[in-house]
Amino acid sequence: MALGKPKPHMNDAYDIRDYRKVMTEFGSMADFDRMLGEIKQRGMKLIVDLVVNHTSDEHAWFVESRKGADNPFSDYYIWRSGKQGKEPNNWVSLFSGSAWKKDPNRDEYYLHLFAEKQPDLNWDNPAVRNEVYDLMKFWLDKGIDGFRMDVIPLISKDPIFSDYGPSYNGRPESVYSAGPALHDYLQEMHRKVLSHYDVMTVGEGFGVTLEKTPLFVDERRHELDMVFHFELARLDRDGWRWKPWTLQEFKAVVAKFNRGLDRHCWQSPYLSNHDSPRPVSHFGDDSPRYREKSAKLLATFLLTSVGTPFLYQGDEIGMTNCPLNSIDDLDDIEARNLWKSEVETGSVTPDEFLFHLRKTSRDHSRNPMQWNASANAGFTDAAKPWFRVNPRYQEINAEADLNSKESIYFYYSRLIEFRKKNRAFIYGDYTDVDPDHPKIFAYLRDLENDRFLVVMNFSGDEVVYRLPEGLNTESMVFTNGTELRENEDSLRMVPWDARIYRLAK
Ligand code: TEU
Repeated sequence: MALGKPKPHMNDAYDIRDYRKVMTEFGSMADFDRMLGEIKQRGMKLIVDLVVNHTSDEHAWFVESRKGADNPFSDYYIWRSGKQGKEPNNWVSLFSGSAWKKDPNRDEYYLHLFAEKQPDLNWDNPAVRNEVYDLMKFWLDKGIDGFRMDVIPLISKDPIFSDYGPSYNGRPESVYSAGPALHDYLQEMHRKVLSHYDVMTVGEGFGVTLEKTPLFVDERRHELDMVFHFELARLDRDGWRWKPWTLQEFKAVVAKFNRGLDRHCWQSPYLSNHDSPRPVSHFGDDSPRYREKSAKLLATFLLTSVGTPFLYQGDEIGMTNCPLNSIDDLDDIEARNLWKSEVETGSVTPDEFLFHLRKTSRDHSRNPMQWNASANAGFTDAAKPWFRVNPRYQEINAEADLNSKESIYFYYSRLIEFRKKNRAFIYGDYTDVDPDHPKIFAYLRDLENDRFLVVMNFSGDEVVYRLPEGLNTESMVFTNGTELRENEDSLRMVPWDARIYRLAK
């Protein structure tokens, strides 16, 4: 593979040129079909990312659309005239700068909520919606098992395009995810496409609060099965800036979602994805001393959470954030644009910028997968991979984990098996028994006659934890270490200890 990103592909494949083709760099449709067949043969399922809020500006629809206001594709995108020689409104792009770009040919502006090369589709045009439904069927008819829908709450736009109002909270996604026809379109998509297939859907809930979640996922509404909410993954963030977080805040988010969603709504817990830092660096401790133990603690949390947990590639072996020494270490367009708008304008020093990005950068989850200890971590036999390999690959790689029964990888696989056997973790009630403890996270999972207590020490300190009144932890059923007791009712929790007890009911 060539070094550097081919074009298009300026936003890691979220700029699509052709919805029915595999990009040459990644192989061919025959490769895809073979992969799908092999996945099925192993009793697995495949979910595909559906990116239909926007396309690439190199997509044939946009190439036609920008030719003029009088062709069949003119209204496939969102075009507006300027206002007194300026952009149609004050909306900003999520990747910095205005969300409008003037096209010299049409002498109009097109909307791009993300990069300039990602024009937003005009979902108010029924022809666009039908194109999307057709391409969904194209993939569903191949036998895929569902979609992760990229920024799906952003598809409907208020055609008036007024400026942000006085109540604007500085978070553009809160405005962009509130389009007037959003739920009509999702219901239409369900009626025309999804209801005809036995598949699952999970929307990227960008801008979706707890209060709005049931609108998307309440099963009686027939829209999506799940949405990813951002509150936990962005607990320690203010935009691109990092801010300190506490365990109490972390627990409060988990409790809030468990309280706020009823049995008609299904949850989708996750700790990371391709837009986040690595969980062990984010919420655990990635130092050689505690990396394994804290990664296993985070696994324990994820796999004992309500709903359908999502695990991002590399996290199953405890991959860590990558050191970040200069802007040249960053590839992500979001970060590079921020550098231009924040650092090159003098608003922020390079050191300050890098300090925050070390914690928040999306690139941490995009470094090549670490397969083994050989050159380029076994990711490619080319001289250089497309993006730098994390220097810790000799210590942290899939082969090393497969060679040790005590590895993070095998801990995950045992936990997954344990979860499948114990439905209380999937369906059971959730009760935080000690929401105020600054280091210990302890909760109950209850279903019919089963009751489990999960106790985790989210810190590098040893904690003697006195169990809340009335709890009896006779039998420990899972742990990332060994059980230590001070006396009858107190547990000696070493740093990053995680345990699951079965409780008498
Ligand atoms: O992400 C949109 C999103 O919610 C944010 O992660 C966004 O990328 C940004 O961090 C806001 O500050 C989705 C995809 O997951 C992401 O990889 C794409 O870059 C983006 O849409 C555009 O397609």
